[in-house]
Amino acid sequence: MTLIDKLENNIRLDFDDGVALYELDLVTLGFYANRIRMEKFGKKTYYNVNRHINPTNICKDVCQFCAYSASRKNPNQYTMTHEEILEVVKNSVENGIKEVHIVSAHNPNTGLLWYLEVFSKIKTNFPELHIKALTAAEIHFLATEYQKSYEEIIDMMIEYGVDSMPGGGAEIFDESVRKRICGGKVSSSEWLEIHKLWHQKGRKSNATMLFGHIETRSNRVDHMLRLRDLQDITGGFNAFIPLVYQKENNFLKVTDFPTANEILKTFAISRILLDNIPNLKAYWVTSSIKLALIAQEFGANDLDGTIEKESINSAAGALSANGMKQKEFIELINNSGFEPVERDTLYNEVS
Ligand code: V47
Repeated sequence: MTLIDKLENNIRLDFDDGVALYELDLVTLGFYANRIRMEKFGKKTYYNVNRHINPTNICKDVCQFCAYSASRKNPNQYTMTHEEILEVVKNSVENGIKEVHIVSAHNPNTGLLWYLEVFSKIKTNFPELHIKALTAAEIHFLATEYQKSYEEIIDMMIEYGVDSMPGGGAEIFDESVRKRICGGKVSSSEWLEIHKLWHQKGRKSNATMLFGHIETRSNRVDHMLRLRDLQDITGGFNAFIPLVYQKENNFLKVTDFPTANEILKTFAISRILLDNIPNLKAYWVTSSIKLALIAQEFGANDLDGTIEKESINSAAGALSANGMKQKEFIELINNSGFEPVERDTLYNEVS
């Protein structure tokens, strides 16, 4: 059976098929990815009204691609107090956010409870607000630093009020690439194990993939298929988020950057290969809003959120520091021929 026959008949693709997809032209890939998108979501494109907070940039790890953590390239260290975090949340709730996304660097100076108690304080003051917080990389850091098991940290997250987990820290699962770009951080199998444990508690999470640096196309396909395998077991991933590498102010020397064609192919292939993860998020922060709007025709059904303040990718060159206004989101999605639909973190539609 040819690859096209498999695509025509919605047959699950394997690793070799996934790599072969990249050899198809963009229009063909777009046709099949868009067909799946239209079957699942029609013209709906989701966005959410949220706030990102990054409470500290002091980090024990040294990821080569990261321009956010305090280092030789960014000497401006900071750690927010809980009061400062609560003040930000209060203002954002007044602006109508439904979700707060809290992700930090791996700061060994704060103590474990600094990471956790802020969640119960937020929940006490804003019980309706969804808290999406702590990547698998942070959970690994906290477990290692404070001699806890992953399950103990996860149980504490639930006790203190975390609702769902973001998908950060996955980078690229291939061990040799991982060693070069973020050696020493959570390993691929640990990242997957942490999400599995989280899902086994009946909770949802997202999964990212950082691409466009030193990885190969095969590495991307391998990454997607490791996620698909876990999703077959747990069903706990809500969304897959391909993150386009931003090159400024970091230590990773990259000479070839992906073209728009390669980025759109990667979105389309994600939609085709990940037949069991419902949502494909074109995170406008790393793809640029223009390409994210085009990605709607290549399988993406979600553009992420208004964010209000973005620190991680803007430190590496993305034009996202001040987020996006809801009105602008609605206009842009409408003008590109899709139907903007506000969602909450768990993809319930907000009327
Ligand atoms: O894990 C760091 C990435 C991630 C760079 O789950 C970079 O809903 C590109 O995970 N170029 C954090 N990317 C962001 C993230 C996320 C964002 C929005 C929504 C969700 C979600 C998750 O940012 C990190 C890392 O992979 N990152 N540096 C860079 N130079």
